[in-house]
Amino acid sequence: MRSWQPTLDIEDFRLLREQFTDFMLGYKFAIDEITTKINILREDFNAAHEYNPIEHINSRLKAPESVLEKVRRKNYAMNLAGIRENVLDIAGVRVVCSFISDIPKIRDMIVGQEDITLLDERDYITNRKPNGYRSLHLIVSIPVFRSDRTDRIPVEIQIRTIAMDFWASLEHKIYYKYRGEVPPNLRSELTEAAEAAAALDEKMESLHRLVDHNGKPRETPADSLDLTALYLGFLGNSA
Ligand code: 0O2
Repeated sequence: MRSWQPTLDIEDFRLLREQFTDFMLGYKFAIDEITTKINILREDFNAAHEYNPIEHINSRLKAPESVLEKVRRKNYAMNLAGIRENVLDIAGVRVVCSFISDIPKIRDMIVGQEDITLLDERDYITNRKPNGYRSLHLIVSIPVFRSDRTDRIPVEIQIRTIAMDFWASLEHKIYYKYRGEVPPNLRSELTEAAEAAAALDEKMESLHRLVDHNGKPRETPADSLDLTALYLGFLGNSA
């Protein structure tokens, strides 16, 4: 018996691909928006506290074939509604910070924004995975204003320290190299490395606490703030 194959002519296939590309574009825009928000937080936090909690930001848009492969693997409906509802990690943003105490600060600054809705949160730091994986995962949604409509798009945000990120990147490479069948000796070495990374995070945190980075809180300037002296100062400098 022949396996079932959808029959599409080239023109139908091209249209389908165009529509899927347009659907994926919304997720790319959501990444752009979240990345801009986090960059603003980074710059503003630095201006307010003379300290930067964010080391770097990465993002990735899941490849179309990986999205469809996940839909098939998880048995979701193979249509746009099925993807929208179930595949919440098409847009991914990773925020890497120096210290564990930065993680809840960054989380609160993101989740506290009016246009962001928190859909789900997984704290793999308090409850690390059995293999040693640690990270805070948020699924948020954000409105994306297209030329003809507004869509609310989910974005997965992973927040972790440099040590957590270092471990996760290596573990990911090893996992893929062995296609998920990591030999037991390597698995236990990875668990040991995860312990070492967690100990390093704690040590760095306690050293960090010895240095006060927060200074005095920034005052929000009043609208009535008289700028005359500043103006005269500028005049004086340019004279
Ligand atoms: P990539 O290449 O980073 O996108 P699901 O996504 O539905 O299959 P679940 O349980 O909903 O799984 O998601 P989970 O486990 O909360 O988070 C999935 C993502 O977190 C992964 O995405 C990884 O980025 C990261 N992650 C989770 N567990 C591990 C782990 O044990 N090791 C490493 N290195 N990363 C992990 P992807 O899609 O697998 O990969």
